Amino acid sequence: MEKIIEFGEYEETKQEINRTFYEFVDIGGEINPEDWIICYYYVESSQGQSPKHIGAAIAAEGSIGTWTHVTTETKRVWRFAGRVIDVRGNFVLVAFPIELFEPGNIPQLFSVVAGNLFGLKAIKNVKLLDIRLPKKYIGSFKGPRFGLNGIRKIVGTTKKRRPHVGTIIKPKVGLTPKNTAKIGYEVGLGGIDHIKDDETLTNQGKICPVEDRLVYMMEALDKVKSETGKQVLYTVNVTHNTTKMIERAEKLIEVGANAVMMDVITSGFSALKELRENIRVPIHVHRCMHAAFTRNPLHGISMNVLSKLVRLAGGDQFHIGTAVGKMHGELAEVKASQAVTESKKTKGIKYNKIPKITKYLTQKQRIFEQNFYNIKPVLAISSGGLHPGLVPEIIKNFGVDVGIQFGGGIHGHPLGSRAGTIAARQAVDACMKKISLNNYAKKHKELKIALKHWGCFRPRA
Ligand code: RUB
Ligand code: CA
Repeated sequence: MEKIIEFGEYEETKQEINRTFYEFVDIGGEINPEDWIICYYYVESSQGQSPKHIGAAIAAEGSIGTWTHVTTETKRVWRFAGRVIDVRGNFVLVAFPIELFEPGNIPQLFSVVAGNLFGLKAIKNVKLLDIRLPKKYIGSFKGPRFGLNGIRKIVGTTKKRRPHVGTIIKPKVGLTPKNTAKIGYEVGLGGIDHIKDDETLTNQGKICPVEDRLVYMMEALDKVKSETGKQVLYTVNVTHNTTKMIERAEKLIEVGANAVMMDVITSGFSALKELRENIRVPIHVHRCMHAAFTRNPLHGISMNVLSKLVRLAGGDQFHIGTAVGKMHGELAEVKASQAVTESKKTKGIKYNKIPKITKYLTQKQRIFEQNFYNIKPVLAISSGGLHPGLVPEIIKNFGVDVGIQFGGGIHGHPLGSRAGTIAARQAVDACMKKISLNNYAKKHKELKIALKHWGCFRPRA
């Protein structure tokens, strides 16, 4: 028999220990997936224990167990035990009874399925790959107010669907409010769909006070609208403590903001959820700091999980990565996040069966089948080290339902930001017309210059 869970190595009898361990394992047993939250983990033991054993440790720690038997345990308590329902290699499925979870409470969800388990000594590595959520749990969230289609309506791309072209004003900090707006005007005339602040630019009064920035920017965008008819979204960064963030967002909306952005990992999912519940403009969600726990393939929490929870919490646009740009994230992982972000129902692993795992997990092996019911799709944003030469790969990989965002790839254009935007739009147009960039560039000067400048270079720094 394999070595079993140590609920204290000392005085417990083997029988008691055995009973405890097996109570947390129910492989092949029938469960109704609508009564459980099922988690998909990659696990490695630090003490030579089996993945099943580690799964049981996770099931115990996340539900009713601790390191020893407790005299306070009653029969009732066992109804709320988590259990291992499948194991394949180092991959395990652990189901937690739905009663353990408080509706609409993302912090508590994390505390159960991604809490103490990350610190257990018995575990060398553990990665939470996905969470399958039942209908009643999903129903306790409102999701995005606008979502992918709502954003398309505002930007005017509902009929002629194409990827949105967005920009992060660069340099990311240091510009005055007036200068920021001047650049906004330039990219607006170039045909930008969305302008955003960068993740570090909030309300640093000495550098760029947020209210001035917003007012000047909206003036510039009104001018763009009157000259071109085009409505541009400006997502002003309101990241702060939750209460201040909401106050700030409300104030900025009062003076004309048509959208906001926030950094969800540094601020928290509950901050996003509260923001969504309090304001009525689209919310762009940046993911900076996510790589602290998504990047290691063996340990942490996957982007799928973050994407799913951003969707439930109410983000309208969310960064999923590029696969080809400057930020880490391989294609299958980014595609899996896009599926979670945008699909009505994701195709993936069954609730009770881990598929045969290949060395490199495919998109479908990373995510559960998941119905999102009435929760709207979120627009997936590809951003980080992009420029026109990389647009065909982005569209090939992510289709038309993607916001392609350029910082350096627009403001680094040799002819300036307006030309940079025109080049980015031309690259998208070329792809939509199924013409190669080089061919399209023959009659489109801005694109030609961008291609000469960057080619198909994949940034690494
Ligand atoms: C991109 C940028 C964003 C990145 C972060 O600027 O400022 O913060 O999108 O990456 P640039 P991700 O286009 O100059 O690289 O979106 O993958 O989290
Ligand atoms: Ca940035």
